[in-house]
Amino acid sequence: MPEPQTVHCDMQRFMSGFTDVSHIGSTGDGGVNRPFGSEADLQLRAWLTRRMKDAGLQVTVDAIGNLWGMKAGSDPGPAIVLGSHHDSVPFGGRFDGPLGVLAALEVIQTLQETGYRNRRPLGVVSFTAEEPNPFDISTMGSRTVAGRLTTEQLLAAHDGTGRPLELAIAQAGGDLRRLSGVRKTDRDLFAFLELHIEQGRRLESAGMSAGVVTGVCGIYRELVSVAGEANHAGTTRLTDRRDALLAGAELALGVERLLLDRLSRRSRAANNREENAPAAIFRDNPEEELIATVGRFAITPNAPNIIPGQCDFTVEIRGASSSAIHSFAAEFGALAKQIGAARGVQISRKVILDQAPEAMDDTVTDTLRSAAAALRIPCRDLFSMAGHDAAHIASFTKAGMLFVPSIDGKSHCKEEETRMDDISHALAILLETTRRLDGLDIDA
Ligand code: HGY
Ligand code: MN
Ligand code: MN
Repeated sequence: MPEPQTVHCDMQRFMSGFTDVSHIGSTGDGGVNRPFGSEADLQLRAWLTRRMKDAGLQVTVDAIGNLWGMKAGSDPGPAIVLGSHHDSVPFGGRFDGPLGVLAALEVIQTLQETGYRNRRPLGVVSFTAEEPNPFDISTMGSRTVAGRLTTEQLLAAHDGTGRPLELAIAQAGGDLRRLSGVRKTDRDLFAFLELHIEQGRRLESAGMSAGVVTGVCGIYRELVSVAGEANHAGTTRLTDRRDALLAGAELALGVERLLLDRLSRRSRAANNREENAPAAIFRDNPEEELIATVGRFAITPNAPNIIPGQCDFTVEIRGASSSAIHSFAAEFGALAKQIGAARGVQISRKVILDQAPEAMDDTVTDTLRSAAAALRIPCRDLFSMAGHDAAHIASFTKAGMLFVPSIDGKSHCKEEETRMDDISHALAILLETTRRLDGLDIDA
């Protein structure tokens, strides 16, 4: 393996950019609120465009609104692209997404300034709408690049106020009627690298600055609608009620019960040595194999003196295997039937996402590990139970991810934080990995 070059990214420049970006959509309490389609999303797009241009990159916005900044290489072939997303969850943190975009910019700018002559084209990307958003389509930009979303699906999407997705994409500089040019293959992208916060506690507990991601979990989401009967809160006897909220609440608690049952079955089986040892990547914590959440919950009409007639909520299931996810969804379905019958309510379910787990590419993960080792930065392998754009890019080309520790494991909240020292180490690994991938001759 080549010796790493002693090239350091400009951490002052990085931090000043990060501070600027954190102000866009700031909630004033340490967090940001920058969902896709918001004014802050548009402001940050403008900021990134300026920054990419200042770095000498050729900037384009594709038809789904992904922002690309490219630098030609001495060879015209497929590019190495680094990046992530710049939108946030509602009232989220400053690091989830922008860290990877700003790191990409810093690495490419540093390589340029130190006179590095890239063989392959190099680029930065900020993907559109990675997080769940009012249009109920997450990882929208990377899924479209991977050919996993159709024009029909996208044109049919509206938010809760009836605003068409097409309009929000047009405001971001895209055009849903011209999506054919968005799709990329391994002839366009040689490799994709994403730096991201871990969003858990494993790196912090291990005292490590960096983690190499082995794979990204599958994610399944469904919308559940419970139709009961609205009625007077004072005069309707308990036996006459068809309370949609109580059925929904019972189902939400049922999700937790199913998970706890699963964990206790699993630990009994492990104690009895009836089960094979779990795969190495999941050994830290059995919950990393499967987890489920009711994260959105609404009742109608939502008034103190009316028995709720309608309850709508989401169930999200994540796991390391699609079969485990689907079998949990089936258990939930059986519970919904049982509770629906017992409470006299109609329960309907609609799947809005069913995404398989995705492994990261061996060449990229090996290169990340060897770059870290050459720089003497301790790192470990991790499986991700958070979803990422890299999972979709991995479906058609070499993709890899590097994680940095999240203080106290906090994410999707204003307390989200990562030490600048860890980021500085990660930038060094990313830069060295980019250099090594650029030098690789293989097309395998
Ligand atoms: O939902 C996720 O795991 C990611 O943060 N978008
Ligand atoms: Mn996120
Ligand atoms: Mn993210």
